[in-house]
Amino acid sequence: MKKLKFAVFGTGFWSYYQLSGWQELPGVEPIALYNRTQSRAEEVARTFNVPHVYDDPDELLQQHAAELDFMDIITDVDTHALFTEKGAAQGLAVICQKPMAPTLETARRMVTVCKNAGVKLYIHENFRWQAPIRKVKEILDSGLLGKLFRARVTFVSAFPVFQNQPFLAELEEFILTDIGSHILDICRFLFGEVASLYCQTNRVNSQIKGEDVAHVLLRMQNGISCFAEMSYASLLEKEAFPQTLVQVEGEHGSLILTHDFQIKITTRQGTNSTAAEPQMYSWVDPAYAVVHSSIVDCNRNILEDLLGNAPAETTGDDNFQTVRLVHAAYESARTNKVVSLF
Ligand code: 89Y
Repeated sequence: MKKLKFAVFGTGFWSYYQLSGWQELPGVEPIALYNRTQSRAEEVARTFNVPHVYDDPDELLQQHAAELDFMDIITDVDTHALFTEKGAAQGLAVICQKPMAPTLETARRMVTVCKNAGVKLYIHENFRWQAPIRKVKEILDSGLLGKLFRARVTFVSAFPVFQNQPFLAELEEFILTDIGSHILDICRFLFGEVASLYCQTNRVNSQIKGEDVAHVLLRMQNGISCFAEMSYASLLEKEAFPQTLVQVEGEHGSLILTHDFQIKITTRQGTNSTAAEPQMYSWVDPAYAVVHSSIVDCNRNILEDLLGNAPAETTGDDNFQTVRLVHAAYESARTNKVVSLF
């Protein structure tokens, strides 16, 4: 079988897990790495047996664009558009980490540039691929809970994220872009598109630039009221990082996804429990297990689309709707007003 060849742009903290995720799948092969600091790229190249390393993105593309099938952008958000445009100009499909772009306008431009160039754009939005979130979706889709009316999606933690990802402390807009991108995407995945939202934010940790607490109340187009709550400032009895907890109520019952990957379903017949644990690949960091393991499923879904076998969920077009929510939340927090998404 011919393998799809790809180049990675950015070999920081996340690239180890992204490349490990690709290694779980047959049919793909990284052939070149770019990183600002070449020595770091060389280290990653040795770990993953990647033959070519560059500290100049244009040189990488000059040497390899003709043999590449796609690029995987794992840099900080500020350079996502730059590398997307370079890839699109070479006719390469682009995979890009979340958040897609620092501003809504830049995200729109990325989508347009790729469309105009006739190349595919995917955003590596992996939270919706977590095993417990897929299971919750399956239960909701089964109709067991009847018509849904209320939901709560929670990511509340005191995990020291800034140790592994120090640039997060420098972001003027932090939790809504970093975790809100995931949480609001989960809300869309589980409950459909949003009609309007209201948001409040707060900064508790004085060592960082952006907000580390955000509460977003969403009115979904189907009438569900969904409360998305996020915090990186909450010292709790049970540290849930990096799990997203979910509670959903419908006319026939409710479900709750708890810290230990248990989903408890309550109907008039009583309460049943089902487990949805992540697959523990050898390379996952146990502190990030459910997130790292979902990288494989997200990559697989994108690969199937690249091969023309099945549509990807997290395309640029789809993720643009999540980016809209993130920026609508900031607008709402700034103006203290409900923002309509129509
Ligand atoms: O950057 C974030 C992500 O995408 O998942 C968890 C994280 O690493 C820290 O918030």
